[in-house]
Amino acid sequence: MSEYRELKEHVVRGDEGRVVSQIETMLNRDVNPLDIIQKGLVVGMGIVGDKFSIGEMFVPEVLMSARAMNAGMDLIKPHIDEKDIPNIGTAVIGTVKGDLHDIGKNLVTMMMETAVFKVINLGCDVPKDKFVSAAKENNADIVGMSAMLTTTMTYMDDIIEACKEAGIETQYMIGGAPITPEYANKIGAVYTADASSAANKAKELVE
Ligand code: B1M
Repeated sequence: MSEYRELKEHVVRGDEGRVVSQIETMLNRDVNPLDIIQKGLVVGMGIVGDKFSIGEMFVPEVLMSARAMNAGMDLIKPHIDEKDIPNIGTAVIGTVKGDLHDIGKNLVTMMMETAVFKVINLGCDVPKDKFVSAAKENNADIVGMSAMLTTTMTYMDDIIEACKEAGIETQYMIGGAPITPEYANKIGAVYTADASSAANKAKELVE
C-alpha cells in the first residue's frame, strides 16, 4: 500500500500515534511536506467528512481524526514556510452573544481547518463588535455564526447588519440546531446542516 494511502487511513481511524510516526518517517526521508498534507492528511479528512455526512462516523470519531490530523500538521509546520501552507481562504467563526454552546461550532472550525482554511475561532457568547473587528482585521472571506437557542439565533441578523454598516464585504454562513434554510435566506446568509457540509460549502463560496 502506498504511504499516502496508509497515512490517509490512519487519519480516518483517528490513530494519532500512527499518523505521527508515519509522518516522522516520511520527513526523515525528505518527502515533500506539502505532499504529505495534500495527498495524505487532507484526503483522509475529506473521507472523514463524507462518512460523517452519511452517518457512518460520529462526533467523537471525527474529533479523534481531527486531533490526529492536527498532530500531523504540528510536525510538518516547522518544515515549511508559513506562506506555503495551503490556505484557500480566511473565516472568522463564533457562537453568537448569549449562547454558550460551542461543541458544534468547534467541529465546524476543525472541519474548515482541515479543508485548509485559516479559521479565527472567536469562541462563544460573541458580541457583534468582535465579529466586526475580527472580520476587518483578517479580511475575512467568510463570517460564520453558530447558535443553538431560539432566543439567540436572531442575533445573527444584528451581526450581519453591523458588518455591513462597517463596510465589510464578506459572505455569511450560519448553522446550529434551530436554524433553517428559510431563516438563512431571510437574513442573507448560507445555511448548512453539519460540519462537513459547512466545510464543503465554504470551499464553494471562495472558489
Ligand atoms: Co443546551 N440546549 N442549554 N447545553 N444543549 C440545547 C441546544 C437544547 C435543544 C436542549 C433541549 O432542550 N432539548 C435547548 C435549546 C432549546 C431551544 O432554544 N430551542 C438547550 C437549552 C434550553 C439550554 C439552556 C438554556 C439550559 C438551561 O440552562 N436551562 C442552557 C443555555 C446556556 C447558554 O447557552 N446561555 C444550556 C446549556 C448547555 C450546556 C452548557 C450544559 C451544554 C453546552 C456545552 C458546550 O457546548 N460547551 C449544552 C448542551 C451540550 C446541549 C445539547 C444537549 C447538545 C448540543 C451539542 O453540543 N450537540 C442540546 C440538545 C441537542 O442538540 N440535542 C442542547 C452536538 C453538536 C455536534 O451538534 O451543536 O447541533 P450541534 O452542531 C452541529 C450542527 O448544528 C452544525 O454543525 C455541527 C456539527 O455537525 N452547526 C453548524 C453548528 N454550528 C454551525 C455553524 C455553521 C454551520 C453548521 O456555519 C457557521
